[in-house]
Formats: sequence, structure tokens, C-alpha cells
Amino acid sequence: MKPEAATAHGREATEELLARFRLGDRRACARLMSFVEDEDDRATRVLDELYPSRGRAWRVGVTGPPGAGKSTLVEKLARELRSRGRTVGIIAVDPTSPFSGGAILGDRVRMPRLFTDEGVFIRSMASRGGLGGLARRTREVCDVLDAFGSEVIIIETVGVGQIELDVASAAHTTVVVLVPESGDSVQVMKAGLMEIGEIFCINKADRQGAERLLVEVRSMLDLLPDGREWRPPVVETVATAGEGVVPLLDRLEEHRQFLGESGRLEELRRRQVRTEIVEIVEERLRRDVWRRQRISGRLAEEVEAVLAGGATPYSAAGRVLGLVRPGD
Ligand SMILES: Nc1nc2c(ncn2[C@@H]2O[C@H](COP(=O)(O)OP(=O)(O)OP(=O)(O)O)[C@@H](O)[C@H]2O)c(=O)[nH]1
Ligand SMILES: [Mg+2]
Repeated sequence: MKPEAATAHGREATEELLARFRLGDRRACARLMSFVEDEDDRATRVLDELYPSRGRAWRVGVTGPPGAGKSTLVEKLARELRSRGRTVGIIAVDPTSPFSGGAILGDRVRMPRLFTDEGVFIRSMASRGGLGGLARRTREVCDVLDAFGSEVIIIETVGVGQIELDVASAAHTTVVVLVPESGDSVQVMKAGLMEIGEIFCINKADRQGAERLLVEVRSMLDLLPDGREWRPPVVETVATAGEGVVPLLDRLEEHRQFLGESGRLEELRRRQVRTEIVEIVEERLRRDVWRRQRISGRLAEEVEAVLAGGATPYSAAGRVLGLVRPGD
């Protein structure tokens, strides 16, 4: 096949997928998400096309230590949301897994009833060999789900590092799930979870030490600076039994209402759009720069100059940059 024919075929396929997506075809939706996740060349076109249809979904982050019961809780929350008549999207982000379908099998086992519900869309995401861009790709997959019509999107991440915190920051409302065995409160502070939680959930409240953890979390929250408009509530749950899920969702709804009434939602949106533009510009710059023959040629020369002595990577970079922006 000639290259032009291949391109035309690719375009046609994308148009057809978009058309099916608009008709509510779940498989087309999954395909478009894969474009985004794989950073396929078609992703930009797809995201640009879908942009006007996104922006309605409420994005809820659920984060916490490994094994805290996040998936169990997400399943129960999703079912409660369904009974309140909302459509739900679930994105399980596993930064430790290189396989993006990998976690799906587990989720199918954990969330069997949700998998057969047309009002629920479940997607697993992985780091694919590098954490770079995971937060952005998660946000873009959210955008696809949002445009597909999910009214509430729940993003599950393991809260262990900066990348995961970045992923959590894509959400409007973040629930931090803690369990009696998650270690002392100092560790929670260190992991940066205290700052990002708008709601704290003490799960496995059926286990020993839950009461003590509750007291500790409350006293830590008391240390947060005064004058904050939103004081994070603490809710106890037993996810396996569904206990506490209704109060948890009620607190979540309250936070959503607070976001709208306080003008915070508007502020979040502005910041989000700014981040998006900056990221897209940086991404394209990076990609385009090294594609320019003159610049990649100069790079090869500069490598030799540094190795030969007399030049440093810093002076070399300066000269390369001189070609990128000759006006400066
Ligand atoms: N006793 C008790 N066990 C629970 C509770 N919630 C979840 N579990 C159990 O804890 C284990 C881990 O639950 P998951 O929902 O997979 O936890 P997770 O946080 O999603 O785990 P990762 O995604 O691997 O980090 C499972 O065996 C659950 O049945 C609870 O409230 N009480
Ligand atoms: Mg999980």
C-alpha cells in the first residue's frame, strides 16, 4: 500500500470511529482511548474533535496506599451513583504495571456487576514503561469518557509518589483512603496525602486501630491552616460490606456543591486549561525540534565537540538553542 493510501485509510477509520463514538458505541470509545494511551498520531485529532463535548463530568480521584480497599470502595461508590441515576466512568491507574489491559482482569473479578451495566465504563491504565506523561494521558482518557457522556468519572490511583499525586490532581474532588495498617500518620504526611485530600476515608473500619487512626487524622486536619473555606471531613467505611458508602458519597456531593458555589470550579478549570496548553506546546516543541535536519545535524556536531574537549554540554546546548530561536 502506498503511504498516501495508508494515510487516507487511517483518516477514514478515525472518522468512522468518531461517528460510532457519537452514537454511543462502547467499542469505538475504547479504541479512541487506546489512541490517547498509545500517543498514536491520531490522538491529537481525536481530542481536538471531542473537546467541545467534554467538560460536563465531575472527576473524583480516589487515592491511598496499596491494598487500602480503593477498588472495593470505587465499586460500591459506582453502584450507589448508579442508583442515584448517574452514568459512571472508572479509570484505574496502575503506575507499577507496564500492561494496560493487565489490571482489567482483576477489575472484572472485583467489579463483576458493573461490567455488565451499560451505564458504567471501566478502563485500566498503566505507565507503559515510563511514568512520563501519565498524568496527562489520564486526563485525556478522562476527556474521552467525559465526551462519551459519563457524568461522574472516578480515577483510582495508588498514592505512593509524586506522579500519582499529579494524576490525582486531574480530579475536581479527591478522596484519600487510609486503613489502620497503612502505618502511622507521619508516613501519611510524608506521602503528601494530607494536602491533596478533600475528603478522608478511613476504610477497614472493622479492623483494629481504626478508632485510633480516626483520632489521628482528625488531629492532623486540625493543624491545617485556619481560614480554609473547605474543612475536609473524615468518614469511616467498611468497603467490603458497603458500610459508610452512602455518607461518603453525601460528603462528596457536598464538596461538588462547594466547588460550584465558591467559584473554585471556575478557578480549577482556568488552571487546567492553562496547564493543557503549556503541555501541548512543550510536547510539540520537543517533538518538532529534533525533527529539523539542521538541528539534529548540529547536535551530532556538538556531541563530537564536547568529546574532543573544549566544549561543554552547556555551551553546546546554547549553540543548539541559537538555531531553535535565532532571534534571541
Ligand atoms: N476487612 C476489610 N477488608 C477490606 C475492606 N475493604 C477492602 N478489603 C479487602 O482488602 C483487599 C484489597 O482491596 P482492594 O479493593 O483490591 O484494594 P486496593 O486499594 O484497590 O488495592 P490496590 O489497587 O492493589 O492498591 C481485598 O482483599 C478486599 O476484600 C474493609 O473495609 N474491611
Ligand atoms: Mg485497586
